[in-house]
Amino acid sequence: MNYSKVSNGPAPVPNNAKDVPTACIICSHNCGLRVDVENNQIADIRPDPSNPVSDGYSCNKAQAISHYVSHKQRVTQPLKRQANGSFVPVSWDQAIGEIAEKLNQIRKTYAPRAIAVAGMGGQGNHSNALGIVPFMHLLGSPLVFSALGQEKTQHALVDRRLFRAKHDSYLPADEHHSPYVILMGSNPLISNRGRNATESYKELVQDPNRQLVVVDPRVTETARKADRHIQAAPATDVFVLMGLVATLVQEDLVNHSSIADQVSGYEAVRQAFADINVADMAARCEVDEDALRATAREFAAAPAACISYDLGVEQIPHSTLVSYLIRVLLLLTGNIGKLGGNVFIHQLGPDMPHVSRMPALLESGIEGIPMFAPIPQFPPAKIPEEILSEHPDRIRALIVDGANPLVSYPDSAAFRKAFDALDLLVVIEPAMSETARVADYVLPAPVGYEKWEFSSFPRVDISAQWRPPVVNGPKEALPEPEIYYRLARAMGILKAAPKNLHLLAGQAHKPAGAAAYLAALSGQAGLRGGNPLTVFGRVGFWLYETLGPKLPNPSLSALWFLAMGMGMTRRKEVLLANPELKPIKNPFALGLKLVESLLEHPEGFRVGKLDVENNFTDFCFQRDGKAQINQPDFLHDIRQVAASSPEAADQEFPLVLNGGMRTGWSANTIVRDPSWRKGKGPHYAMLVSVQEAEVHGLSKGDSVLLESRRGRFEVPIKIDKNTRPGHLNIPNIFNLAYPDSETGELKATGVGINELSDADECDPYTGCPYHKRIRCRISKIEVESDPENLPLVANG
Ligand SMILES: Nc1nc2c(c(=O)[nH]1)N[C@H]1C(S)=C(S)[C@@H](COP(=O)(O)OP(=O)(O)OC[C@H]3O[C@@H](n4cnc5c(=O)[nH]c(N)nc54)[C@H](O)[C@@H]3O)O[C@H]1N2
Ligand SMILES: Nc1nc2c(c(=O)[nH]1)N[C@H]1C(S)=C(S)[C@@H](COP(=O)(O)OP(=O)(O)OC[C@H]3O[C@@H](n4cnc5c(=O)[nH]c(N)nc54)[C@H](O)[C@@H]3O)O[C@H]1N2
Ligand code: SF4
Ligand SMILES: [Mo]
Repeated sequence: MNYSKVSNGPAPVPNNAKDVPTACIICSHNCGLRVDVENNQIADIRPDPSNPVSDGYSCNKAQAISHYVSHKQRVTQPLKRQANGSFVPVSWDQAIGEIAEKLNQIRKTYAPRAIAVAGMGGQGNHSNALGIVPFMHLLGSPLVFSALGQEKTQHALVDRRLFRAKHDSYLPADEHHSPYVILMGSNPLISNRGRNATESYKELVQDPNRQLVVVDPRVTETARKADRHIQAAPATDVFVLMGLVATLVQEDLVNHSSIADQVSGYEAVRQAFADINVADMAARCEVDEDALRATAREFAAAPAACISYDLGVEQIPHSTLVSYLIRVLLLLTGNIGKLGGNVFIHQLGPDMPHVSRMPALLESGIEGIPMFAPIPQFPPAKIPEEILSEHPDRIRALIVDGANPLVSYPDSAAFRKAFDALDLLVVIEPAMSETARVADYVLPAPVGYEKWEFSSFPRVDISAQWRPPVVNGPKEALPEPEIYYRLARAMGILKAAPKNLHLLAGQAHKPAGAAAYLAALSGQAGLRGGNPLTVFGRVGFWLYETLGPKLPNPSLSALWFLAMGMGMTRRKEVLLANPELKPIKNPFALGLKLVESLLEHPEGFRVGKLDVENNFTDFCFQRDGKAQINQPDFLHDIRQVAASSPEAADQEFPLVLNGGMRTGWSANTIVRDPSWRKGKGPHYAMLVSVQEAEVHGLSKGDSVLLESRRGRFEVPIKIDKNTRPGHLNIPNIFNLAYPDSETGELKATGVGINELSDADECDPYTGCPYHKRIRCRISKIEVESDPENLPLVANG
């Protein structure tokens, strides 16, 4: 059978080209790049000064992108697993037909929510969301498990509660304009978090009028440059923050006028913190009380102050309370929504409604949190128990797209067991990943340089880069939105678009035509029935089907919708960045102008700029316009945490592992070919403190057996004077199996960190895992082993 389709993949690009604009997809900074292409290969890579965000900035890892494109493990055809475990190539029609039939059977026998998606993440390729969101809405399943649910959804949860924030907003620090920066749990000089991090932090530390306070258990590259380093014990940040808030409250350093303007519920917070003993908090995090008090006083006195935060305070116990306390500290000092404080930002797109629907998981009851994408997002840590649940609606089919769960999600043993209990595992991948190797079907996707792509991380300057392909991918690889469109049609959850929409789409490049097209699209999608989410899903795919073929690529249809929406509903922000567009009064014309500019500027275009003066009022949607900081359950937990006795050391597993430190040679699981790493390895050696080395009799070049309650493996060590006693740091260089250059046999070159992490060790509000607090022990290995070929000894 032939299934309905819209496109057979991107139009071919020249095999040889010079100075083509694109972006780096290795981290969320997405630096603009220029590349030369020779014989369909990315041959030369340079930073692009014309990119409006990165402005000519890049780091060493940009050079790795060619290894992400060309390597020995590309998936080039749809593959189906045989009973004996091997794969055979099948046609797209066969794959789509069989998968659709199986999904329908599961949906009809059990429930739509028995079908889930894992992924929708990645650092720079977000076009799969343009297929996943309408597909899941039409299907009626809320279950999307994303990378955000293992690091950042607590912020969206807290902002929803405090500010009634919408799903597309985010509250980062404005380090660039700030005289006083507290940096918690991040090492931007290596991870490049923030904007042009190495340059902006250099400016910050060189300016005698600005101060940097770093909270980090390790003396990191960034901590070394700080005015003050609060070297708290790992995973004790909740006490650091409680000590800071208690100091503000008890010494009455709070900003009463901004509290009157912006905060409701202060009295409850004041009472909760009135009795918290700052000396106790300092003792709990093993820092000097004076350092905590001085930081609180300076923070309150600074003309503006901000808090920048990342994984170090996101993947530890109490990460939701940490997120709440950061906001309390900022609100009590009047530092939200102002230059040099923390400012709300959002992505390119229309002014969105507040998403109130929050479905929950069957077992844990954890709610999905909409963040950036208009769909609830769930924590990957909870996938195993949702598959292994006894409930009839448990997950039975999983589509993995843009993730490598067997490697990057917590508790690999739990995932192996859960995957065995699935009826269907479909992996959409450019590479034969660890997860793809155990799938029932592997569907080939182009890499981010072989298709139209975009990234959507929000910033103060709302910029976007719609990137055309720069090289040609495998002939059979299909962009993700096309795969989901075909599946939805084959399953019968989507009917063909009405004919008149095709006709109207032909006029959508003119303001009146766009207005008529959008009116007909939403009207007709509504007439076909279903709840508002089904209608939304139908709009998404009908846009793809009818407008898509009129654009350089159908994947751009949803982006067209976002840019139109931006022009139509966020005029103030568009004009702040582009005052020359003021004469365009027609909202449809303004939207179309943004579309045109984005297509004309593949190096990136600044679509809007936030009105920082009115940032707080623009982003706080509480009825009284004030942040509601009286959150009884958070305050209850805080009282309990304060009153609890210090955690007794775990006698069996006394050390704390930071299971995933960013290094100059780590890139999540994006680059599989280890040869991109230069210099003397092993690059994945674990850092142990001088004291630990002494206790265990370790010296340079030794390896240890590293064990947690979940698993164990051998790992080479480096003795590191910057690591705290009792703490271990392991790079996020995962053990990706790649063919050996001589024998061709698969060989793993990193460390299986998630053999050690525990799916049950996660935040009770969000399910975010404790990757920075994995309890471990080490023992010296007496027999010398080959550090490039370490056996993995996994439990479970
Ligand atoms: N080079 C490189 N850059 C990357 C990536 C990469 O793979 N390689 N990945 C990208 C991704 S996906 C992300 S999410 C970001 C992450 O970026 P970061 O969060 O900046 O990076 P990490 O090294 O994971 O952790 C940050 C810091 O947390 C500290 N830390 C550990 N435990 C604790 C603790 O209990 N409390 C506190 N306060 N600090 C603690 C560590 O010592 C480390 O300095 O990096 C992005 N950038
Ligand atoms: N122990 C531990 N675990 C961690 C972390 C840690 O520090 N410690 N870090 C966590 C963090 S912060 C993150 S963000 C995650 C990242 O981990 P994941 O969410 O798994 O994401 P990635 O590593 O970016 O990529 C996953 C897969 O996407 C595929 N891919 C690349 N491009 C495309 C594309 O265009 N389309 C499709 N369909 N697939 C593509 C790649 O081949 C790869 O197999 O790991 C998390 N896991
Ligand atoms: S890895 Fe480096 S070059 Fe690539 S986006 Fe991040 S900072 Fe930019
Ligand atoms: Mo991440």
